[in-house]
Amino acid sequence: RGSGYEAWLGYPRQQFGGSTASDLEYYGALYIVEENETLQAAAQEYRRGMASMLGIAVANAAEPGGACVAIGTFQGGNERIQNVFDEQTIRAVGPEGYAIRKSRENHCIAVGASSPIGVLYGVFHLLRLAKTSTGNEAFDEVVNPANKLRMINHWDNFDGSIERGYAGHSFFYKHNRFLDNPQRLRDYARMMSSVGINAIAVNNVNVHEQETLFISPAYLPDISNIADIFRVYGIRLYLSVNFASPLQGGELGTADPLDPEVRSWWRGKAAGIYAAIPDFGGFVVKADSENRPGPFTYGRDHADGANMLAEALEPFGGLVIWRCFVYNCKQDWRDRKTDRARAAYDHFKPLDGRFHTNVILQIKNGPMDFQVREPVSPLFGALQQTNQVIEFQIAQEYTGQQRHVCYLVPQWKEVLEFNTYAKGEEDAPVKHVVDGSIWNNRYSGVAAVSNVGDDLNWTGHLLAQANLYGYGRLAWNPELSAECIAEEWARLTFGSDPAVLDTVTRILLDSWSIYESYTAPLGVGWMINPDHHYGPNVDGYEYSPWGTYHFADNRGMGVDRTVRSGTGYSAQYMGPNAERYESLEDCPDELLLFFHHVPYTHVLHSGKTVIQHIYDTHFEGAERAAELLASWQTLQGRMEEGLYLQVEERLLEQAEHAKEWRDKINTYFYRKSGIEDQQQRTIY
Ligand code: GCW
Repeated sequence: RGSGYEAWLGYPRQQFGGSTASDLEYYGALYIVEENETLQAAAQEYRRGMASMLGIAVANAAEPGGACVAIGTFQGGNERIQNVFDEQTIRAVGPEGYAIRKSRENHCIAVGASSPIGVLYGVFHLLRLAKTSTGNEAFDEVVNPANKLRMINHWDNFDGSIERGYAGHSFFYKHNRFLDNPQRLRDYARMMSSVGINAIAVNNVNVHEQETLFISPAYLPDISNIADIFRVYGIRLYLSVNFASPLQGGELGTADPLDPEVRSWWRGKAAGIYAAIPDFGGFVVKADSENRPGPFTYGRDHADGANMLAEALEPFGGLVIWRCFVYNCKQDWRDRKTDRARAAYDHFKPLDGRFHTNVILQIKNGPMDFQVREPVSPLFGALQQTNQVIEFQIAQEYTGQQRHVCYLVPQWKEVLEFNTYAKGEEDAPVKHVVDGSIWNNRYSGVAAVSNVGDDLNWTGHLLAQANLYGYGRLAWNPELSAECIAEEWARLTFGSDPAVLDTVTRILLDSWSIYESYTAPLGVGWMINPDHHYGPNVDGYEYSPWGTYHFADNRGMGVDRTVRSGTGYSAQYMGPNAERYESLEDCPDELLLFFHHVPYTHVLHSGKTVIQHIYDTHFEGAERAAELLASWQTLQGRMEEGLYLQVEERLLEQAEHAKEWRDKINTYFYRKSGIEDQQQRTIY
């Protein structure tokens, strides 16, 4: 306790309000008849949760009619479940869903599902309810996940490093060996399952030499051990694969996706994998992207590449998750025509309809790369005959690297709610593109880059756990509000003290806007140190080959992505979105510099000039960062000291670092523009 290791599964002691807490009589006994591993795990979660939340040792319900919590599948022979749930309810529960009902008549709270994993999800939900309840609600709900695939991508390398990892090293590997720490893996699987994650890719999408062999007999037994642990918690294991695998070790002379030998090589690999891991999820592929090999080498396109792998996995029910993060990373900065933002759409839109039914395209939420602020990728809505998942980044690569607090759920919400206009007048928000309901896709869902490592508290910054938690909750149910998720997480992590809940929730909800204000004004990105991406460096990427520019000169800044005079990117959107972004007048302030190059004196909708906006937000942002620390400090003594201290330390660092951001950005633009701050504050 106090380390953060238990995360949101620690269930701090609950204070029920008075003698009306009638649920307590049910909570003390558990009735389960099925032996299945996943159901046994559910029982274990239940006992563990109740022990810490209520301090009770849950008994096995012995008497046939006694008050209890009953858990089980509808067909599993649990008569309490059979008595509580009617046909109609049972029909409403999908393959991963569950029903919870309190039945006074049957003296129980019943958690029923059509599958064992549904029961486990239901038990986690019951624990959440118990944690947040007053002890007296009428539980009665049927809950199904909105998204089929709810995935986490690890960028862990076999040597133990994690690409863009900010919470220590991998807990899967070290020094090119598999770590023997099943307890940690089990606890990780418990955490992920508790928020509904059902797919995890365990290695980096940049697949290096050793990791290329993960699909070979040398490593499959170890991979299969991980899959065994995941399976109990309803999680399928996926591997990132190297498109050029057949070349490694000189096995074949080519990786051409249309070459029959290459195709049969992959079919052989797939068979080997499924022999070891019968429920293997499939492949995640980064191809022709940032120097990774891909079909372009052979004059083939991405549909050729993905379909070849799809064919190999198809007989086993496996999926190919093919990333759309494809762009020219060797661009000449002098070339003002090439626009990285256009790349994903330009590459993939023409391929719509050509992918096999077990291929899913994985599309980053924005057209660039997980910046603090970006528009939504125009591929959402544009691809109408292709399975797709959205990719978020829980790891805070560009959002403070888990040293700054930046609660990303509000950002994800904005993206998911964005109307693509793909159906004209009718609403077509991204959330319904990715849940598959708009185009009736066979597969659909969300994926995100993990933010965990072997740090004791998993995420480095304790408050970054809220992003991990929130991602899962949102993937399950995009209708949840950012606020409700924050509150729920805070309650599960710190307990029910209203002062704590209030302050933590407020810190989380303010944090993205604060981070944006001292780092990334008006949709401009990339003003960071190259390579490691931490800290301010306005020109760090300005003369680089990565397609990442702000074009600031003495008169103005921003990227002209209009059709009229720029790269034409704005035309990748549909209807009113295309018009809004194209128009200097209508473009929302927060994305102005993403779409337009304007003078520093350009007046925003807010009434401020661009330069004054930069000064103001940077001064305010640094102040607000300092206030985060001050409000956290009001919580001293209201929670486990270990938890308090670890957050305080990070917030101290953030407050200091925010000043560095403020001064570097303000000074840079003051020197470029020569325009004074209206308030005459100190700029260097
Ligand atoms: O955000 C960028 C990162 C790379 C990463 C790449 C990707 C795994 O800087 O480190 O590589 O995106 O998403 O493939």
